[in-house]
Amino acid sequence: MKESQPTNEAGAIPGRPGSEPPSLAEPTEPRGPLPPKSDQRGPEPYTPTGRRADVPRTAMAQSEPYLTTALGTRLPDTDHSLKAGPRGPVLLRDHHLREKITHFDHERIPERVVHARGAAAHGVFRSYGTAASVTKAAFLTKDAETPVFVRFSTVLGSRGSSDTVRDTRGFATKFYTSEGVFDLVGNNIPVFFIQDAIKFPDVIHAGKPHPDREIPQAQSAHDTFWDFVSLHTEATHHTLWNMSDRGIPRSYRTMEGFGVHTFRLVDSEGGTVLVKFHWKPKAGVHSLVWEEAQLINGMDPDFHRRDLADAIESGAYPEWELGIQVFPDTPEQTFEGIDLLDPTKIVPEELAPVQPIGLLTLDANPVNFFAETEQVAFHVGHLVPGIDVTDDPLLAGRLFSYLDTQITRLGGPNFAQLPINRTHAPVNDMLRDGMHQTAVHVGAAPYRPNSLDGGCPFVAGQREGGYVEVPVQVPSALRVREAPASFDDHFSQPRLFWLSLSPVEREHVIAAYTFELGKVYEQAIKERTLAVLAEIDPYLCEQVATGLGLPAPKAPEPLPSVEPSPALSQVGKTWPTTGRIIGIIADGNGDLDAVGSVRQAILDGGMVPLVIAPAGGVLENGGESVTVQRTFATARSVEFDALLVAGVPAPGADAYGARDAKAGDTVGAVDPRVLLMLAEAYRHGKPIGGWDGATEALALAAIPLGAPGVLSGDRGDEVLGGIVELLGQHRVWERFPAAAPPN
Ligand code: HDE
Repeated sequence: MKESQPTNEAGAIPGRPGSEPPSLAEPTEPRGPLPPKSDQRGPEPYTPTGRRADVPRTAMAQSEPYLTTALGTRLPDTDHSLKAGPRGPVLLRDHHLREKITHFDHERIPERVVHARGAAAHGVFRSYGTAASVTKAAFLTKDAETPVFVRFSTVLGSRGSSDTVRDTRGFATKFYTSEGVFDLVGNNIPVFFIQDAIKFPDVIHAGKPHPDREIPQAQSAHDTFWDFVSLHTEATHHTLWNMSDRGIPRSYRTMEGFGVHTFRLVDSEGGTVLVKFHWKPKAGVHSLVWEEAQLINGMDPDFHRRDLADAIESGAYPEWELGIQVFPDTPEQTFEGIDLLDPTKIVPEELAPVQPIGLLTLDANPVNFFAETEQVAFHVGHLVPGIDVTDDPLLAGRLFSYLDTQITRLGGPNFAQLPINRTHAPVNDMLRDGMHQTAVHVGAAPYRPNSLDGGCPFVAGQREGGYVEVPVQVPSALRVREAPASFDDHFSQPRLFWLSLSPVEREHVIAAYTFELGKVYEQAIKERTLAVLAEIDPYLCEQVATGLGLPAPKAPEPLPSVEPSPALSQVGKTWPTTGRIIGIIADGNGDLDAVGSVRQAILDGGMVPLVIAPAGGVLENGGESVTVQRTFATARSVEFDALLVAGVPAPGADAYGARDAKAGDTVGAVDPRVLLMLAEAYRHGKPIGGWDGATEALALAAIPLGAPGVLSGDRGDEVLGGIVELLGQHRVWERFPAAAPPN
């Protein structure tokens, strides 16, 4: 059968919707469902009680060629209701119509109250064994390999909201260990807005859209958010991180992750240490610039979701090292004067280095978003022997909340039996019945003690691998609704973070506060926030005040004296470029041989080349041909990490405003959409290269030839080499001259 369109070279360009290219005409020959795409896999087949099922993964999917009812009865027609004659009334007896519509009516479940918008992937965690001296957790012994499922998310937005909003990102990992499931439910920011779980509804209600108009969606740039955080100053540290580049990550692949709370690890002798968990991305920490983030929200609201799936599909598997900061488990639970139970505080890496303990690799996309990404249920109380919680009051509330929320969201207490949530360790509980029970329990005595079931199940002590809580001395105290005095310091660590940023990162922080507060309606809230900023740094406060057209309040004296932590800055390092996206702008008039070889060199370097041309299809010239992935009409600079221009791309047939507003009304030698792309990429600090006369296009885009990160040459492959080197630094930082004075 004829192909419906030219296909990309097998596997080279990610994003193909199915595992086979479709035929032009509707298929008529019965055949079974197609297998998942090669980059996809579903949950491993386990029974609801944690036993490996001896069936292929596809046994959990639909099978056989013919359409059936939910109960497997074959059906001859699903396009017409059963009627009394072709124009007659629909008959109530139509069981297929009723089943189809009724099921459809109930397809939705409540979205998560926070972190509703997310994307996930399967992978594996390989332990280095370096944590074995401090924990008995089996999955942290040397060379242990544990399947994982990781879900990334934004916090505030609804399920259909945009990916690149300014927000905290969730980073939740489910380890299917041999001793049960361990969930590390963290964020991409190491601190939190609040110190006590009882404030969680408050901060979330403030961040969510206003209750009357239900706007704005998925963002903090509004009155209720700033009203709350300016009054509740323990939020200052987290808010500052949100206003930094960390609030607009380039990709899930380029985010750090943090467990936030301090956890307690337990070794086989009962010895304990306190730890903080860190995920370090192999691709480096990298963010968008704000204008880029805003454009992407319109151009491609699924930017992060697509990026994760495409990277995995193209074989650029995202990787993170898991690391721990280790602290002695002292009765005070402090380290170098930092209260380890206060989730608004970090411990700078310079004081306690992050020690790598294993490598996470995400190597497969889910086959079904709902079954996996939507139904996965994380819970900070899913712990395994060797990992315990501390008395962080924020963590205490989470231990309650994550179990509770699933009961509404997933419709009952048996959510652990959903395939994606099934443990890979044998289950022998005495939990029974409930909605959607899928286990078929045996025995007469689901209680203890019993003799009717021979006494089973027996409790497991330390020797049998039981989860034995470590005895910890609880300080004797009065029962009070109070926080410890150490929780009162709300400003020294925000100052530490501010001083640790490079000048350009500080400029971004100033711009972010100015933008967000500029969207606030009430002047009192702006003034109150400026008073908070004065506590962090006078320059920050003055600059934001200038942008708002308000006087800057005086900074308190003295400001806390803190030691900056260079590890907190994202600038100044180099990183691998695997999975980065390079746009090649070309038309059929140039040297397609050069385009083809640059394209191949990009693929060989583990990156993704996307050819951008005046129209879709295939470019052809002098016997050479190159498949087009984007057109001047569909492409926008924000999709690419770097742009290459091959020659002088002449205006496309649709380069006029009525057809494509981006084209505007002046058309010269170069397509105006190309000039827009180049100008934006330049503004956003992206490497730009050109050959074959491309300097003409760069000049028309007002890009100075000698500018940092702008390369031109006679040969495409030479230019590409320089571009890839620049990509390693993530951005051409020199393009952002910073006015912020040094410390
Ligand atoms: Fe969550 N959080 N949270 N949270 N959280 C949820 O659980 C909650 C907190 C985090 O991809 C909910 O299953 C309370 C800190 C992530 O499915 C809910 C408090 C951190 C995810 C909930 C916090 C997080 C959630 C909503 C204050 C970083 C998404 C749906 C005590 C360390 C997990 C759900 C996923 C999700 C409650 C604070 C991270 C309602 C009460 C701190 C990554 O249970």
